[in-house]
Amino acid sequence: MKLTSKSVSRAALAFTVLAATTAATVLTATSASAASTLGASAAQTGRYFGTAVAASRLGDATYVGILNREFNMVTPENEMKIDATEPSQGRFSYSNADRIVNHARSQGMRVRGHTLAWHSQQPEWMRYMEGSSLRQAMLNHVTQVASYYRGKIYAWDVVNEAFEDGSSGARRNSNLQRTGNDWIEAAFRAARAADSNAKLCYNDYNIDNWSHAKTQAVYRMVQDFKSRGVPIDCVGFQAHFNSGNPVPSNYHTTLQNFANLGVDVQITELDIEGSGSSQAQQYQGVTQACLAVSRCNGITVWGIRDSDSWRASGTPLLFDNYGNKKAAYTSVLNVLNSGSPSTPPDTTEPPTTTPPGDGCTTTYAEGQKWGDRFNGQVTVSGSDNWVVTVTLQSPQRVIATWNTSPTWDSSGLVMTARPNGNGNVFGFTIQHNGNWSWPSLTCSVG
Ligand code: 9MR
Repeated sequence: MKLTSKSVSRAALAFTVLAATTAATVLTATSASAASTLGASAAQTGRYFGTAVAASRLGDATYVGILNREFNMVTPENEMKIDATEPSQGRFSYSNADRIVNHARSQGMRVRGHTLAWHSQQPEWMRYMEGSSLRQAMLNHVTQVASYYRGKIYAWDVVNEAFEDGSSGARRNSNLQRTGNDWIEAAFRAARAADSNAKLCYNDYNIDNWSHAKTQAVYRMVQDFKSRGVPIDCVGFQAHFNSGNPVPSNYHTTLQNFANLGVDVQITELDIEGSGSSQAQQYQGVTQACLAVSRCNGITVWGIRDSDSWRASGTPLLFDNYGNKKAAYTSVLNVLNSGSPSTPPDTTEPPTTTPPGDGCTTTYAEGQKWGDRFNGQVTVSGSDNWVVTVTLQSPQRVIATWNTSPTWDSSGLVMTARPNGNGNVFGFTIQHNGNWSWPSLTCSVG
């Protein structure tokens, strides 16, 4: 079946999640030629390039100019933390986080949520809480915030910094830890129940060096979670480096070993103190390490200009105080451009029609394809009251839908679609995460 122009324009009109600008940006990035921005060059390899954003800087034209030009993923630097989103118990406040999310979405950028459960930046009311009332309050916080942002978050840092530094390999002693060792998995389960479509990450610092006890301890936790079916999808490596804590030579090994557990890995808060070629070389090493691991989805730097950094005196970022590109910027861009492009398969498969199901039939047609995602469109015939089950293959994720308002199973892989008043053609965007397989479909009459 060919797509009719009517169905295409209807789908385009009702395309609710990705702004048209994203498609344009990423489309140009799928050619194998060198791209001129961090986001476009990362997209050529099927990855994103992000930055932390402060709501207070969204009025700064230089800042916003660089943000919109270079990046395609955004992490609110402080605005989604517990003290910001639940300043008094049970009263939620999203205005600053929403400013960032809305800006990102208007530019076709995606959002990493940071962070749902953390020992630090707790509001006053939570700081002195202990025991079961704290456990309940933490779970309620996870549920409320993840539900509020459901459908808008690419990945959540569900739990942040829960392990001790140094050689103990122990959990960090905190009020959350004292509620019981299972607090982390409880937070992940609550997050999955609230937003089955976001990737759920554990995020930490000083877990970059494979031989460090803290790295090993986090690795064992993730291994244990995977073996017991705790819903964890990714590990975030903050990657705050300086001369006392340089980029380890075994970084690639660390990222690959975690990925081998069956989780994605992401570099979430990268900054490297220093200047000139030595800084540039270290940035190059981190970028190469990510590109060498197919499940390394992307890199986020912790701010735009040096002056925006939480440690500005260390000049740790890719742009100087005036917004000029530094040597480190060029080295990152060059590495991204040398990465093997993740080009979509260049064949277009013919649409397939499922055998008549329980009173209806679906025809699946492949839509547009980009380096990191593809569109699919389903035409239903035989009934106007259909229920179509769309089953993805792991580690795929649906990141946008149109002409249906789906529900999800807890794995995030099975989507149940029903008509939402826009006829019998609906569609979705699948972020493939390396798996280009088409979803399987079944149809029944609701
Ligand atoms: O960059 C953030 C800074 O503005 C805050 O004052 C600080 C407060 O804890 O948090 C900084 O971000 C941290 C992030 O949330 C978690 N990893 C370490 C980051 C740098 O301290």
